Amino acid sequence: MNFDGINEKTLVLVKPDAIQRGLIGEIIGRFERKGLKMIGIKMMSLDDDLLKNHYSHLADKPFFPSLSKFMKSSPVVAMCYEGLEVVNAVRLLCGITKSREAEAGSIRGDLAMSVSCNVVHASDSVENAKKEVERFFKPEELHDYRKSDYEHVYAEDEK
Ligand code: IDP
Ligand code: MG
Repeated sequence: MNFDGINEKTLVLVKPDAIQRGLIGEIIGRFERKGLKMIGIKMMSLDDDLLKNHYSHLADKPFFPSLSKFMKSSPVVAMCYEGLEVVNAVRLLCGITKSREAEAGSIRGDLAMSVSCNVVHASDSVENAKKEVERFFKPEELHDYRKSDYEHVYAEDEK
């Protein structure tokens, strides 16, 4: 069965607080253990233009300048993951925005206390994920390869 949903993509950013706290490996490990397929990864420094687009829904908020400053305080690690309903699965793994109320077991719930310094970004819808992956990655930075553990990660009728 050829189920196109398995190619759904989402953007994850490891934010500057996680970079400073040495949590890159811990965070990537959680996506690996979940069974997600990483198809792109790079460290990058964000600029004002990119941040204005990325956080356009927050541009009018009073905290936008400090959010922007925070996101430029160190490089971030940008990653693209692929999988079945991966946008929703990654949002659930990350937990809600306010980390100190995020569900225990989620990345924010386990690793953070703050609203703004909440260790990760994850795309919030399939539509936004498409735009965000294109914003952060050139086509040649995304890799198409066979992941052998898909045999065990998904059932026959899911792949
Ligand atoms: P999300 O990251 O859970 O999708 P959004 O509402 O899209 O949450 O906000 C983007 C980011 O902006 C948050 O992850 C957080 O870093 C920051 N942010 C959101 N709301 C606030 C706030 O009320 N105060 C400070 N920072 C905020
Ligand atoms: Mg968001």
